[in-house]
Amino acid sequence: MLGKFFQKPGAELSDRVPPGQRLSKGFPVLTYGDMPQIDRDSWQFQVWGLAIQKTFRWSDFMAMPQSSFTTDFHCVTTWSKLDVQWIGIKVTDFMQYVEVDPQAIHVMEHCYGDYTTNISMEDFLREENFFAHTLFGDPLPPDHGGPLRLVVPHLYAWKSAKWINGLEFLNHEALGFWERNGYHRRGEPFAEERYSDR
Ligand SMILES: Nc1nc2c(c(=O)[nH]1)N[C@H]1C(S)=C(S)[C@@H](COP(=O)(O)O)O[C@H]1N2
Ligand SMILES: [Mo]
Repeated sequence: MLGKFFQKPGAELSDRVPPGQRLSKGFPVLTYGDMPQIDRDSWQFQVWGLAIQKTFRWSDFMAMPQSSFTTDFHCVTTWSKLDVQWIGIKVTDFMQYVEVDPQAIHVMEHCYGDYTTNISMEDFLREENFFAHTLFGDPLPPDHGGPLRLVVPHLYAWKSAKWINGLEFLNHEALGFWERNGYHRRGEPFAEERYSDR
């Protein structure tokens, strides 16, 4: 199994593949619990907490600037997939439509299906983060988080919330689902921040 689908990276990729990771040929699906099914017409996305409360519809996201991305994806269960191609909306572009209180220093990502994951404002606002609706040229499949997911390339993939439907802005750090269950609060793969030390 390991030999067929997961490869040890060659030395030439050592700067791209974090320690302890294997390259995956396919794109595995990793979901805790059931997969929520949401159609684009009823889909909604909210911001609240230390931000002016606002609800976005699918058409609002489609009217925002659209960009293409090629990113590497690192799951804490030790598989990585390189050069994933996406289309979506940069977080920094999206944030032009949100009014955040300057006291907000953390964000809770909320999802259809009730998954949560936390991220600091600094990690969230990085230029390379985006909301994805297209994967390798096709609409993002439901099992990979369609209609819309967040992608945070510089952290382990559990921070890349599938079926994302809200952002809660906070003046303190709160823990999301995996972070409450032993995983690291930040999850930087090159530092192997896999598990919480407390
Ligand atoms: N809503 C939600 N988002 C989620 C998860 C989940 O269970 N629910 N799993 C996370 C984990 S652990 C990983 S590795 C990636 C997997 O994304 P994929 O299924 O598209 O490979 O999604 C992340 N986002
Ligand atoms: Mo994961």
